Amino acid sequence: MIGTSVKPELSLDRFTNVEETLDVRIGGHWTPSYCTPRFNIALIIPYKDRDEHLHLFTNNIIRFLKAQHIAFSIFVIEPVGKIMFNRAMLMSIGYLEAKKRQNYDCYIFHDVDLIPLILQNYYGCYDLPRHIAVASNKTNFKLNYAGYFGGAIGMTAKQIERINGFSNIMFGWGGEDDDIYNRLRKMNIKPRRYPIEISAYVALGHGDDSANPKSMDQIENHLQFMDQDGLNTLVYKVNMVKERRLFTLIYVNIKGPS
Ligand code: BGN
Repeated sequence: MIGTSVKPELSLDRFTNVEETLDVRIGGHWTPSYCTPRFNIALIIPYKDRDEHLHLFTNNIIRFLKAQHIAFSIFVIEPVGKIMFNRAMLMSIGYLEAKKRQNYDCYIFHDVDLIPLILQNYYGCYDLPRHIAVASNKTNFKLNYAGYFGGAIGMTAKQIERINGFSNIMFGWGGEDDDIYNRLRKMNIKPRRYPIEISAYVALGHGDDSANPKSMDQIENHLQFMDQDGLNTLVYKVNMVKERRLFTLIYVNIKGPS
């Protein structure tokens, strides 16, 4: 009978080909069966209230990573309750939770509303951290500014630990990516970028988030305290883990302004 076996999650697949994700293991894990992948990556998505984007994103990125023959696990990190978004903190949590499960070659932190356009934009890590999502339609396919490090970045565990992960104090939109860039520069690490022809994205539109009013101060003043704000001061609790068809959803309790 038509329709009776369709799962609700699948019925949303308007833009994507469901068959291409059928061999993804529950929880969002995939390894090519026909070769040894060069990289096994953890794709970490700091997330809140973007259902439609998440659906589009996972379906697209899975097709993309499979075409690159990269083994992957997808983790979505969502805070519980009414709390201001803290992208950097959720990224750190994603890193720790992913690493608990496996030692990945590469941790890629990715906005849920960015879809890569060019297959040559290889989702691996190298000897230097990488700014992966360099430009999008939102900026007319130009780099925002020289120190821009937002959207999607890729780092090894060693590179993340070197800068004590990411800040825990930056609640609200903006600045946390600049802080990561500054942390790296402080350690004399200069991230790499692929040329824009390769690292171009489509940004799915969304309403404005409330900006972080303190970001300027936080960026300017707290760099010297990098070793006192990051992985070594991160406090959170895993509230619930849901193994969804295309990703592992980790709900976390964190404290912060609502
Ligand atoms: C910058 C933001 C970045 C953001 C880009 C996107 C700040 C810090 C202000 C001192 N930086 O302005 O976080 O990724 O815009 O265009 O808000």
